[in-house]
Amino acid sequence: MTKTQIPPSGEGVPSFSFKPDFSARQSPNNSTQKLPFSLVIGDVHLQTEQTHPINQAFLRFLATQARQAHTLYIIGDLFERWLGDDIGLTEYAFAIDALRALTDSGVAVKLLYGNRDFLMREAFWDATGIQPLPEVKHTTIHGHRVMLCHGDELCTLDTAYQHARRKLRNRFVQWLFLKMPKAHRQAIGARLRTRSQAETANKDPALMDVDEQTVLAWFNAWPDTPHLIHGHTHKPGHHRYGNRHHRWVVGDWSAQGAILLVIDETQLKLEPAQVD
Ligand SMILES: [Mn+2]
Repeated sequence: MTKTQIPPSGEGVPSFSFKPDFSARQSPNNSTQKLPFSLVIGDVHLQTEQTHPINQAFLRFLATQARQAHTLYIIGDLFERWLGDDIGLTEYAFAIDALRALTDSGVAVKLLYGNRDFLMREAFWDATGIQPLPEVKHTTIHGHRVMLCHGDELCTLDTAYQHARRKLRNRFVQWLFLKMPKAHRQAIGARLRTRSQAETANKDPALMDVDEQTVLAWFNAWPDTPHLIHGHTHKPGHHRYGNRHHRWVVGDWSAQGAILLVIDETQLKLEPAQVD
């Protein structure tokens, strides 16, 4: 069993090319305006039933707090399932429209895949105006060097899961899946979902959290990146590693919203989403 694992090759190479430009968003009379900030959220798990309370909370967030942000980072599992753009854009039309309205308003929205939603393709990016991120994204947000990922890649003690993940993330397997008729994809999606629920119920909880050795290996691989930000475990929190390194975990969404991460030039801070 491999206990430590560094991020996928190629995509984990640090790149610090993000240059925030706040000039366009400042009013001429901004003495009372608060600092530009960005938000990180994950694990919304939007439901296909439009009136679901999670959907309602998320739509309120998009129309209010998210509108004030410089950039909204969505770090995986925005959708409960995504079986292809042809299905997803219809199933989640209400959310697609709301996300489009947000990007049209001038907020940059960037998204990386989760373990439930990794089949979004060109039609999704076109419809929403969201910008895709690699599985592990190194960037600078308001002066802070961070690495963003969904978090399932850190749960390396769960070798069965990591094995399944490698298969599901294979581009050829995905290409074949997306070629199948809609009804086949929906049937396979339902089957995988039932199986994963049964497996999760019987799993040792320790397997479903991040492996601390893997976290340390990532910090060792990128010593100049003090902040690792992820979701997936549904255990929001701030963990410190020595004087330099921080692991920030955003929470999953409910009717009340979720714990999200607010970043401005002075700090990173976990706080409840504003959904009113
Ligand atoms: Mn997840």
